[in-house]
Amino acid sequence: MYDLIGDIHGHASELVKLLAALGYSRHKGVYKHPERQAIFLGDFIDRGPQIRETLEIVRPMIDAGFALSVMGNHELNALAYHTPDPDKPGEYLRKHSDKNTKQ
Ligand SMILES: [Mn+2]
Repeated sequence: MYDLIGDIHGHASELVKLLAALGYSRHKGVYKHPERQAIFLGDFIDRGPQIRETLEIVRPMIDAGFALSVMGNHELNALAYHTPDPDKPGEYLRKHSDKNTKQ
């Protein structure tokens, strides 16, 4: 059985509360459930107050096999923002506009 969790958007404190409510507990810094696995549906970043903390909760769960994840459009945008455009030297796959840079 799986718990599907999407659109955390940097809200690590709420994620911790949700995991606890679903029966996950923290062992050696990693949240795990005795019977179930979490599937994160992407959009970990952008907007929220605790983006790094969110990733520090989610990534160890995945690495330890207690969770799976798919990428959200916000992660895709972040990767494209940091990936040079092979066809346009000096540019990136996602434009470095003021809006994108702020995000
Ligand atoms: Mn979203």
